Amino acid sequence: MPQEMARRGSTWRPDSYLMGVQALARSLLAAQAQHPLLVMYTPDSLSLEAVAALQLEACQLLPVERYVPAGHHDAGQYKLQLYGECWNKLRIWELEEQYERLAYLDADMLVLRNIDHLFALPPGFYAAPDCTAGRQSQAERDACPLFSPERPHYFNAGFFLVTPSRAELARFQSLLAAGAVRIGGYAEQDLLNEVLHGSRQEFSAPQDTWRPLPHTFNAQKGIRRHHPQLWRQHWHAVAVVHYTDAKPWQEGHSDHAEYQDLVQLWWRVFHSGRPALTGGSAARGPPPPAPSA
Ligand SMILES: [Mn+2]
Repeated sequence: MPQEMARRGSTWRPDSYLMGVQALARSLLAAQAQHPLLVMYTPDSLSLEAVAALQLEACQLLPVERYVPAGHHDAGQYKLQLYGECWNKLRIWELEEQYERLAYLDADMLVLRNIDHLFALPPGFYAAPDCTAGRQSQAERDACPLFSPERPHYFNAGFFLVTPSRAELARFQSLLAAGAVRIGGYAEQDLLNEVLHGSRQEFSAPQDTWRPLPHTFNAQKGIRRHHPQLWRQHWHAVAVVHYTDAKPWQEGHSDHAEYQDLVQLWWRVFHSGRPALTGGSAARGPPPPAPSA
């Protein structure tokens, strides 16, 4: 039943990604990131205790209003109900006065290597190919974008580099309102892929087409299951690991069995980082302390 499929897995609830953000902040500190982590959240998604906990991390907090996509969407067709929450990330495009460029990271990620150099890339929207090998249809599995590095046809929106632009957001909104964009199981990720793909001139001029980064900037853990050889080949170079599907902090989840080492890595990072007492000082602070025992 499609409806049941859509409801499979996690139901979103407040604070459910708090530990993810804490681990991400600590991983950035350990990677000596020179740019602060800005945590964008809707006030209904974090309790006051969670906000207080994040104020102890080296990050800045930015409450935003919920983003409601224009047009008619059947949220029941999202692969997971919580993908409906992901529309809120479009608020990033509103930050044009404050930021020339932002790197968006999902809260279920760890930064293993410094990625500051990405900010020096030529202008453009950058993302890494999505691994669709675990998708339901055979066609999607056969056409996994990981194997067309020159021109992958679909990116994962868990990580991207963007220049905020209110005009661009207004354009997204009007395309949604007009029903011009096909939104499938992946909410805002489908929108961004369709609009920035470059194959339809009414959506994007060639210079606005998304530019591929190596998948090592968004190493979805499922890649290891579906393409073990590729994972082995590139693991040493992985800059950002993405804990898609089961989250490491969901203790006892049956999916962890296969990813024990990656889950343990996540816990090591989570426990190793001590909250900075001043907060928000990742950019100028001293090097991170050695992990405590
Ligand atoms: Mn994610």
